[in-house]
Amino acid sequence: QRRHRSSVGGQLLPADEDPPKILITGSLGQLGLEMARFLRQMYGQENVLMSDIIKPTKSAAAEGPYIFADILDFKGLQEIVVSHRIDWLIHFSALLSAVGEQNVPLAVRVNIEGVHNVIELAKQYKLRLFVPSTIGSFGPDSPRNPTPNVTVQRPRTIYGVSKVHAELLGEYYHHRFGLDFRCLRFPGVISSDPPGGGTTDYAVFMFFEALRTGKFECYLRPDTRLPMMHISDCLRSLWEFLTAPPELLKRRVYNVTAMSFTPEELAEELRKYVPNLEVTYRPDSRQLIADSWPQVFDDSEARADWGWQHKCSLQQLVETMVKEVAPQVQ
Ligand code: AKB
Repeated sequence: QRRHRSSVGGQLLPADEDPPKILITGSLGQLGLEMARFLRQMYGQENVLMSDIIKPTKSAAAEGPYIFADILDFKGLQEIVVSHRIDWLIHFSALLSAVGEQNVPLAVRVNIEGVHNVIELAKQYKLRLFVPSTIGSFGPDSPRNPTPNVTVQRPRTIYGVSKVHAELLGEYYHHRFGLDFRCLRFPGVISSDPPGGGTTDYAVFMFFEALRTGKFECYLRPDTRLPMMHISDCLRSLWEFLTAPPELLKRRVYNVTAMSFTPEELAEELRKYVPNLEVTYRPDSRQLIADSWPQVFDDSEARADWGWQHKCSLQQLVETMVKEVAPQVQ
């Protein structure tokens, strides 16, 4: 059942080494199920434990082990790590940028208190810990084109503030206690599993609406340029970084990306499949968030240090999404 694949930056397991036991928190969000599938191919179905506080669909639960885990319950997390002999923790639980602004106290609890718990847990049990960060950890004072790995970070959303907090706390625990903390700043991630509550989500919704109705009303201006990547590149970057030999890592937090585009450019590419696509624009509060974020993300350090390379271009992304979304809306 175990299959080991070679990849740039990713490290193969020696044949005689036991596979890691991996816990994914917040695994019913946009990335969780796909990440679990990816890792289960590498390390075996039983070694990847999905968790969340919501009930999984029958089909998600049928794919492999799934348990209840509340990231705000430290003792509960300890129990899971001990009983399941967890080695690696992938911490996906978070409220994204737009929804975080709707409920700041909840975002503080989930995104900040939750991170306190998983960092302390990872330290106690010597887990390798991955926490995603985001282009949203930058703000209006950051250079936007391009945005380098190390620069001013003064985000204006609670999501961004909580992610800067996670980056700094993780780096601190790494230097102070030797915690194997790893963090990638992702751009907008495009997948046919719909995201929830982000600012870059328009790019996913455009596919569903265009293929269903031939029309789309966009909540960002047509010229709003944001960094993006297809989920296949996102998951591969995570795995390659998580398994990169520590001596390759000059830092613990890296920018990664694949491309940047505007709603207008995405619509133009999509018109190859939906020629009469009509897009109208009605910017809302998410425009303000997007206007404070990077337009072009500089991930040259990830490329130089551990060999990050994206594979999916805008053309390939649109082709793949059309293939995956079309059967869902018919
Ligand atoms: C969001 O839009 O909030 C997320 C992100 C870029 O982190 N997709």
